[in-house]
Amino acid sequence: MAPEVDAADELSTTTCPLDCPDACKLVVTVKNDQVVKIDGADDEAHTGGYICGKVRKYADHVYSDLRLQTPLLRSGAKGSGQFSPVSWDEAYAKIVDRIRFDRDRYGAESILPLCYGGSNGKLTQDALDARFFFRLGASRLDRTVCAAPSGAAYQALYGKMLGVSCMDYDDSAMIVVWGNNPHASGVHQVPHIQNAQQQGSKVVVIDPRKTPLASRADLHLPIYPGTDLVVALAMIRWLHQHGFSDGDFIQQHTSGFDQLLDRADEWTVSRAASVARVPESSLEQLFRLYGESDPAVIRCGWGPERNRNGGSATAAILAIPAVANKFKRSGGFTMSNSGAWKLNQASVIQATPPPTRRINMNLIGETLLRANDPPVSTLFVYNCNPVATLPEQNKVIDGLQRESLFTIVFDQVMTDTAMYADIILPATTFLEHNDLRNGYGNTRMGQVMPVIGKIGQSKTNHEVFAELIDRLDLSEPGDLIDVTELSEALLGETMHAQLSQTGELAAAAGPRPVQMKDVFPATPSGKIELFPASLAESSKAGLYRYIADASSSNEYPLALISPALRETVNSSLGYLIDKPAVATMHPTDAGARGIVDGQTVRVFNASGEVFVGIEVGDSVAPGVICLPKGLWMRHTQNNRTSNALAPDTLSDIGAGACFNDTRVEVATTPLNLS
Ligand SMILES: Nc1nc2c(c(=O)[nH]1)N[C@H]1C(S)=C(S)[C@@H](COP(=O)(O)OP(=O)(O)OC[C@H]3O[C@@H](n4cnc5c(=O)[nH]c(N)nc54)[C@H](O)[C@@H]3O)O[C@H]1N2
Ligand SMILES: Nc1nc2c(c(=O)[nH]1)N[C@H]1C(S)=C(S)[C@@H](COP(=O)(O)OP(=O)(O)OC[C@H]3O[C@@H](n4cnc5c(=O)[nH]c(N)nc54)[C@H](O)[C@@H]3O)O[C@H]1N2
Ligand code: SF4
Ligand SMILES: [Mo]
Repeated sequence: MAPEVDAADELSTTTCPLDCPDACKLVVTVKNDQVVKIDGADDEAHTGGYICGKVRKYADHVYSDLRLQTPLLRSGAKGSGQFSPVSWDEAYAKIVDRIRFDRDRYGAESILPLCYGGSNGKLTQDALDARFFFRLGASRLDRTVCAAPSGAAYQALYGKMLGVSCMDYDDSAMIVVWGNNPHASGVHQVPHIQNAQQQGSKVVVIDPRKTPLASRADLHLPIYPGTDLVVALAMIRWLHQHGFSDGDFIQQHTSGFDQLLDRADEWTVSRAASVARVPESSLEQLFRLYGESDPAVIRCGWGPERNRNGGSATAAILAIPAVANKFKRSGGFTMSNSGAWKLNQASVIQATPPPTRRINMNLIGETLLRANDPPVSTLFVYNCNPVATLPEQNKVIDGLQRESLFTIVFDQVMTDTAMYADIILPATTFLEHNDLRNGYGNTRMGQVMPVIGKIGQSKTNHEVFAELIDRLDLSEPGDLIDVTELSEALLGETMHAQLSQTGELAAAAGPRPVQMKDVFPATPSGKIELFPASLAESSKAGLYRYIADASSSNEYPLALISPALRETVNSSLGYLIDKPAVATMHPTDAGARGIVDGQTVRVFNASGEVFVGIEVGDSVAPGVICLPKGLWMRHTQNNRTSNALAPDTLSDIGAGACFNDTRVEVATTPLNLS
């Protein structure tokens, strides 16, 4: 039980660096170096003084039984979970020996860092870690598991022009929530959407699931996963044909409109409705409402990107406000505000990226299993839990079990990945170290401060990579190590001074940028590029060309989606959920298979199988099954999650993950325990 709060307790301010759009300002109550309470800071405009339930309970993670307290060395078979404590000195010595050995035997490309967002900011990711791996000449990781298709689309069309602030939703006449579930993934948008709706704004949700917002929306389009592209193209075609495109705006501020229109031309309402499996009348209702509403904002989430059409789909969605000119007031679109800052990350890294091979993180399982030249011989996992979060989970696990592989896992808790490690290093949480974090859903940057001492013998990413740089003789004169100096190098003198005084910064564009008025496309032409050459060249099937689902009528007819869970951030904190996982399917699909609510089923395809309880209900569209991301092995009966079913195919643009492009069958076969 957490100690009670009393007047003598110390209050500290910090920033939440979890992979979430909001970067909330936190007030942490500490008693005798123990976290008593975590809450939002009242004086923060974007977050309005409240935070999500996950972080209010974050102390459960800090003090969890699963928390790693010392370095551990494998003492049993790979994956057996048997480890013995070792000192940091022994752990460093083992790692350094192995890296030297691999470098001599195969070359440094046989060493691969495997990292993603963790709970990291600018000083603990792409900082001394990058300095270490760059100078070593290790293989480079393509971080494609999230936002690769949408990031490429966004960059090409707008060059990261800032998104509309959710505070401006309040004034919108219409809000389209497109493949995004703010109740789980960005809670601070919810009151603004609800407030707007109460004042008469129309809310439309485009999502195969009946999300909390969809249940109360004016219109819900439960489209079939991966069909956003055809809906967006039909919308563009319809808006143009019905006089809702703004010729003057298009002429003055965009390029490539005719080519876009040409690709949209085949998507009549009836054709799009048939592919997306929604009524024509619903599509027309959406299109007309959008055309007639002013201001109208599109909140595009990450649902549309995680499939074979993901890049073109996001590009087409982002093109809509330009076609109908929903800019210059509080309309437009929200995607990401991570481009709000011009930061000098290179001066933190202080090393040049080596010209070594690049490995797509969606293909880790395949890469570890393949006899490539050189083989990946040392895998350094940090800020990431690949067994729980990458596609083709069975391949990832098989790859990690390869005897000739040496795996280092640097994490806060004993994750499903750490179970397969050769050596485990204990990491601090953000309540124990310094960092700097900017939101990707707002224009705030905040200092992350240690509010308690380090738990056990845990160390920061910063400390570990600084030590490894030193032990492998990779230090260079002039290296910045001190966090304050690094922060100054990153931000520049003025911003750094301001941050040191107030603990936070606001981006130059301010908290509520109005698109095409305060912020403009940062593309090479300065215009909104509706048919950018970079996407046209790189897209697999041709930009805005729909790649149909050839397999939907075959062996695996159901589309499995795995959206964010409210209780976790990706797999972080997942182990704190003590209930078994439940998958959801529509009564029509359940009935056709003789499946009843509450039963255990086998969800399977050629990649794997998951034995899980089933909930039968209409919160998912027919033909769709939902098993959330972020679950741990313990949550299903056979220790596999939706990632065991997710393919390692890549999106049309950006080589991104295709989690929501998973096709499965469901049967009532019981788990055979023999
Ligand atoms: N609580 C919590 N918050 C999080 C995270 C978390 O794991 N938990 N993760 C963080 C991260 S890393 C990210 S990237 C964001 C993601 O945040 P979101 O954008 O909300 O992403 P998802 O939850 O993956 O999916 C959003 C919605 O898309 C729907 N969807 C699935 N497939 C499709 C499709 O093909 N088309 C359409 N239109 N919709 C589809 C899903 O049903 C879901 O309701 O959230 C961040 N915030
Ligand atoms: N099925 C399915 N899978 C998905 C998705 C999906 O939609 N469906 N979405 C994907 C998305 S959007 C994303 S972003 C990825 C994210 O995938 P991951 O990057 O694997 O994210 P997490 O599961 O949060 O794992 C981060 C790990 O870093 C550790 N960590 C946190 N802070 C630190 C630190 O300071 N130092 C060190 N050393 N470790 C730290 C945490 O304890 C945690 O175990 O997952 C993807 N996986
Ligand atoms: S996870 Fe997101 S909503 Fe929760 S405290 Fe952190 S930044 Fe705020
Ligand atoms: Mo993500």
